[in-house]
Amino acid sequence: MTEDFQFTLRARDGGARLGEISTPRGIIRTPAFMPVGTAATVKAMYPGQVRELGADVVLGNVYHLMLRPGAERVAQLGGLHRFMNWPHNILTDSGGFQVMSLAKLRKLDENGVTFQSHIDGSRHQLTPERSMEIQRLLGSDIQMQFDECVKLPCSHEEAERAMRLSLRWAERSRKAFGEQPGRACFGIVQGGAERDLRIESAKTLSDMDFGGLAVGGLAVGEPQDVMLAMIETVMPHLSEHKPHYLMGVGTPDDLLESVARGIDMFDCVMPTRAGRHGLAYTRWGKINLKNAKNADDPRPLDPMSTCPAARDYSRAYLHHLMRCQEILGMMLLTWVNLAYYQDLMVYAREAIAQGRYDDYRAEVKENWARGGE
Ligand code: PRF
Repeated sequence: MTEDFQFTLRARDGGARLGEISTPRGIIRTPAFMPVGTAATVKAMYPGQVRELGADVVLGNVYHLMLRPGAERVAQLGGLHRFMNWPHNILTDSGGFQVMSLAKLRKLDENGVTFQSHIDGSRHQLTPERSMEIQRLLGSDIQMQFDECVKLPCSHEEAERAMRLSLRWAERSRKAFGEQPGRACFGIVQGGAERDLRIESAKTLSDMDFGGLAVGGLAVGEPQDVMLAMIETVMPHLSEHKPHYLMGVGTPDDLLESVARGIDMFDCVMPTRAGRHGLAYTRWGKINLKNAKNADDPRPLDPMSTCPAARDYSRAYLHHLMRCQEILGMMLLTWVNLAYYQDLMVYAREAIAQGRYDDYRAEVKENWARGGE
């Protein structure tokens, strides 16, 4: 542990990287998957359980926390770490992306976004300066620049407008972040599915004083091969001495393919949200526990899993809990899925250290393809 924010590359295997981000709160082992804790909770999980699964960092959201309970209130109560009883690292997203997907009556201009809350219709404004102020009030260890993400497909013109606006907001965000020892501000590459725009965005942000670089604007409607092509396009232009974070991604397959191309960090609601909807991720692929075929199945999800929820409860019982909408069903399946995602990263890190990442990726995919549950 250090007083500074630091990123150390430990090993490379092809494009894949093994590293460590060090902050006063602890070490983040990369490649890392960050469970999403939107409303100051990783839904249906105790913080201690999240930690036990091996998560070194969770994600919080400016948008949700500014609406409820309010950033000033969290600051008064000692900051987000204490508020949610998670003493380890927290990364916060800057809010623009959530405004665009959740808020009502949005209006975007050079200064920022005004919008109405999806909860009670109250009016709010977010600017790069206010987003960074909120992230500072929350006490976030990794603070994201304020950006604009456009949905795909979109025109070159529209992608260019949003990318240039995001670059201007990157300058303002970095300035508003100022100097916060032990914490970092990350820039976010935009540019839609346009190679020239992606390269320009990546180069410009790499030359600015950011602690890390994120790739945004992906997994927003485009096929996986387009997403991977964009990652390949930007990677040569991202400083290799900084962590690379792919925002809001993705499926287990997306993670394996992106790690192979040099991504170090991920966040996604998929494991937690899928768990609450009765879907389990296992080494054989996805299993829908709501499906009637599980009703008489005495087998656990995976007797070899590291997760007690996957070993100690029958599929029939999980099916029953989900059918009755019992809270425990959501808790157990969220636990199973987060364990699966964390283990995917644990084994990826081991494989990179041993120079066998390609074999590891192939093995995991073979198991999915074979299926067989
Ligand atoms: N920008 C921000 N947050 C995000 C995204 C983005 O482009 C995405 C896109 N996948 C998810 N979350 N700030």
